[in-house]
Amino acid sequence: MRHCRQAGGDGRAGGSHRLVIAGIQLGRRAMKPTRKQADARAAKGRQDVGEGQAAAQTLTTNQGVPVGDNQHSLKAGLRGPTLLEDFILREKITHFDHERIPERIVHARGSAAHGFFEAYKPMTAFTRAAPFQAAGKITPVFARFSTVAGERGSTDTARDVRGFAVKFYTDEGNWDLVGNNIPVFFIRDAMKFPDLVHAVKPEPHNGMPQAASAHDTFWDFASLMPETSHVLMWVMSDRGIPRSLRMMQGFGVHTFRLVNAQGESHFVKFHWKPKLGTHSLVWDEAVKISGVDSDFHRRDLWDAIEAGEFPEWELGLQIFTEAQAEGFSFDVLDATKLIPEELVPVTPVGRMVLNRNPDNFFAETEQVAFCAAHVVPGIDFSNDPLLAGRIHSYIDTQISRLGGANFHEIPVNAPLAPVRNNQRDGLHRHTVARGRVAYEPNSLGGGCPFEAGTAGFVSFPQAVEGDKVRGKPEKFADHYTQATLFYESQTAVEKAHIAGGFRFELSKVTVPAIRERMVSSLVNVSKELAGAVAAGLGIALPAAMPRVQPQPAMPEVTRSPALSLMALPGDGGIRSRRVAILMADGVAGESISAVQAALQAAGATVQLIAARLGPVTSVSGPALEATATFENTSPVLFDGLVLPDGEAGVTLLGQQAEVMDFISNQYRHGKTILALGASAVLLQRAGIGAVLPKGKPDPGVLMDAKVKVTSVTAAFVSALGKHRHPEREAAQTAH
Ligand code: HDD
Repeated sequence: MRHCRQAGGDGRAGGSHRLVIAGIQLGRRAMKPTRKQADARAAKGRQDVGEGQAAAQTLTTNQGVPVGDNQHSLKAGLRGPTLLEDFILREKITHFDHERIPERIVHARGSAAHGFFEAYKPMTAFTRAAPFQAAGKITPVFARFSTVAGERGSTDTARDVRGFAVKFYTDEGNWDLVGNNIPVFFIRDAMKFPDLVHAVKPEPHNGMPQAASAHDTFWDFASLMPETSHVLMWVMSDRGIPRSLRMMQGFGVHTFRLVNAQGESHFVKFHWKPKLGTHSLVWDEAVKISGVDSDFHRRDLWDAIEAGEFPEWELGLQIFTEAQAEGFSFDVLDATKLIPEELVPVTPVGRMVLNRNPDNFFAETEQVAFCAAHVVPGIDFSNDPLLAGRIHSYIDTQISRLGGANFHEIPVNAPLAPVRNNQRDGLHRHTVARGRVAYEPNSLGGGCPFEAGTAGFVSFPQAVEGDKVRGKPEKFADHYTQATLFYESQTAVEKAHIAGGFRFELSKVTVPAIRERMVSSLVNVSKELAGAVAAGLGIALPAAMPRVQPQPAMPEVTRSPALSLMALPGDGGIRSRRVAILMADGVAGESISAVQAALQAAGATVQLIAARLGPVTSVSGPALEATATFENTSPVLFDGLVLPDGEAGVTLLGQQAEVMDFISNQYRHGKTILALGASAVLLQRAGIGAVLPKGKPDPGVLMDAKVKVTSVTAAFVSALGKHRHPEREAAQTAH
């Protein structure tokens, strides 16, 4: 028997349930196992394949039969026909033929990680939900981030809403908070969801475009549904193209209920705020990244976690009473409306840290089944009509996507809390239910399992009245007030980007009437915005689209600084930021190494880039090794750029078109650039100065002609921590 070499496995079964919390490894094994869990584990022990298994391993069929030859099919003679009796070949091919499952109808493209939620303080006054019962309480989580429209292999940096779904494995069962990175939705009633999705997906006759809303059917729908106005502001803003999944907010979107042990209820909205701050790409960059690394966000999340740069978000709650809600100018059951933080502040209640990449993409990221219906005691629904449809849709979709009603037994979906009920059988059942009792009430099973009574999930007994109708409440008919609130709360550069987003998308629309209708709707949001979009489309500003509700209620807030991306700048650090240092034979290695060491000490990732891989001759200091080439990487993959000292090297760099392209892209995208010594000439050649057109210094262009490398590097680190320099763009727009 041959022995397999191990690649660092830890001998576990059911790897998806290994929980690493702040360096401490918890595990299901450490907890008292139920019989069901013991069964599941025994089964896993037999079925898991991969690193860390017992040392002796031979290749087998799925029936456990050792395979003698995995290279050749069984033939009648070396040059003869292949035999039908080759069950080993047929089993292998048959399994392969069935390796794909249907992708998610929306949110097909996603990336995920394991981690934990830690409560800051007990929230028992408001909720009996297990994760919020004590300060320091740890609840394991699995979070998946996604784009909405694109298919499973589509690009990460498409302009789109991002899904932000978190599965909390609580002591009282799984709670799925299935949200987005945008706090409002396109529609208010689940009845319209299939229409919305059909409109945004590739057009059915030709299957184009992939992962893009910039086409006729989407804007036809959007322009005929003015309730989309608010979310469109968000999606056309830079929120639709995040720099990283680690640098975006998350929102539960709907109004939910918190219910405490006394059965008292409050309304709540959920907010995730990233510790790294909210940062985005710019459109030109996003488009180019799609070409050079369509896995940009997936890779960024994976690499950060592998490097120990665990992404972290703070969970905050907007808690309010029904009486308060009744006084608001908008309806809290309308998912196209948010509650300004200035009206109801966000109370921080805990933090989520993602600290472990999945062991297997398919088993975990692909098979994870989030369901808006999954709530636990202490969390309940509101009457939001969009939420009601979701409560149905998710379980329904998992049944076809994951092949049956037993998807809850897939390890990533299985709760940590014990599961005991009389549900039986079905496709792909793993649990071996013992005994003859599968009904309730029973005496043969000692009456087990018992109902939990008020200790279990009890729906909040909200009084219901009214006629059975199809319709909407009056306040739902205001489509524009909050779209205007969002637009007016942005900085000048953010506003210009929103106009750019609309301009780009609508310029791809081929039917002029759709463009015009959309711009006429924008007039109701902001004349300034509609004017900028109309000018870009080469059309006259149309009259405003008639409003369903000509005189909406006066809003409580007309500017909300919290809605600007600039509101959450992060801590100004550069941990996990990517910096490119360009090189050619004849550069000054000493200063490059000094800058590289300082950046790495501050937590950045540095790539040394040259025309080819391998050693680069240096005129001073240590030998340098290029880790990437101008051909295999791209300026858009970096947050900052360092140009080297050393005249000979700089001369060579200046002769390469890719280098000048690198510099101008970095500048155009608002990135931080450091030119060491002689390389200032490269900036001059690219037409880049250290001052903005109006005479103010450009905070993102640093040169060290006379300054010490250490101090200019410190200035570079601090400028890089600002992510981007919108002042440069503002100055460019002004000219
Ligand atoms: Fe949905 C997936 C978020 C409205 C029906 N949705 C899905 C995912 C996220 C959201 C993050 C991916 C989960 C994952 O990573 O696997 N969806 C939302 C938000 C909504 C919303 C924040 C509005 C507030 N969704 C919504 C409606 C319906 C659906 C109104 C249907 C009535 N959503 C689905 C679905 C999906 C889904 C078809 C596709 C794949 C899946 O569920 O597992 O059931």
